[in-house]
Amino acid sequence: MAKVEDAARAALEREHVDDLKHYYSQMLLLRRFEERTSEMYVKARIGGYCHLNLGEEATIVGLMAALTPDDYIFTNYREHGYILARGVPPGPVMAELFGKETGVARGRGGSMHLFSREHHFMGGYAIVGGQVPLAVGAAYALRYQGRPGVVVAQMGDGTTNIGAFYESLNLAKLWQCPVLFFIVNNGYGMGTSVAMGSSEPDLWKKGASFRIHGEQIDGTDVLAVRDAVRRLRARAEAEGEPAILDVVSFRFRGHSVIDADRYRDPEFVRAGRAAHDPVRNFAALLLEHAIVDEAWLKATAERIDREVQEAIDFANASPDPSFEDLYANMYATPVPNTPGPEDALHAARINRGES
Ligand SMILES: Cc1ncc(C[n+]2csc(CCOP(=O)(O)OP(=O)(O)O)c2C)c(N)n1
Repeated sequence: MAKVEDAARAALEREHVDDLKHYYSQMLLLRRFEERTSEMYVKARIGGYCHLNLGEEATIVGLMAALTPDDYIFTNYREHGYILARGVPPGPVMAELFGKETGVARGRGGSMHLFSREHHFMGGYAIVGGQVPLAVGAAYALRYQGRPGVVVAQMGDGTTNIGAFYESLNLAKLWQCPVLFFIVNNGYGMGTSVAMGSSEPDLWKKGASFRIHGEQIDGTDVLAVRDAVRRLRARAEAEGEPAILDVVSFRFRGHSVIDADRYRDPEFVRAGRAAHDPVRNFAALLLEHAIVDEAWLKATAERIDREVQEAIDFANASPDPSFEDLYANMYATPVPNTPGPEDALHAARINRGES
């Protein structure tokens, strides 16, 4: 694995200042969005499960910086940051977390099912590994139709122990699908470490018996992630060569907002946060190379805090989905014996205490 600082320093010489500032701003947006999301969850503004991207900001921003508008992405349930970095504004994302009609999935999906067809953001899947075969299918469709672009199958380290992952690797290589298996290796699948859950802890090697190329990269280095994805996506698009990218980062908190993280030694977590904070480390690098100054960092933080607050205000002020609409969009065609608008109206009457 390349050393973060050496790689970043060498790369900085060739970078555009505006790009660097943009990456930093995006990473800070993800950080502040997730911190406020955690706060909103504790205040019960957000229901259901809620998984945060804290510590994974460079992984996400680096990936998205390398993709083109033609590309598609399928993710797991830990996806707030991905849809933001793909360019969907924070307001409709926060509104979706709040379950509001103005959300990206009209409040029906919630935290684990964010979606934007316009941005080629295909969700948000709660079943571990569920997104992986779908991503390969989409990549096959791109190839079959002769369209440009690649598909990213984002997943966690634990997902590489699921059967569907291996079936997907096999078909991806066999059918020359332009797909990138993007493993966010934050060291844990819930409370199970990589070493405890995987007989092959070097996750990038898991494509070997399918003849799929794999690499490991430092996921706390935004430029290293971007460059690796650019290289592998170009190859996938031009040659139909799938690849595995094992992107190592540090999970700042428990598995989800309600996980007390008791299985990790507090000292390990403290030291990991101190050493592997991608946002703070990138700020230090930009300061050190006089690319930004303290005043710019302060103004950026204030702008982003305002932006996230506006997203919260928008979500708060947005309407709930209506009862009448409760069963809309469940099936594409009529299905016998499923609930319909009449049942929704009945539920609404009960809710109002009318019968
Ligand atoms: C098929 C299936 N099995 C179990 C679960 C419960 N579950 C939810 S998240 C998770 C851990 C997945 O870990 P990883 O793939 O490393 O992703 P991360 O949460 O770290 O992003 C498990 C076992 C599930 N949602 N689906």
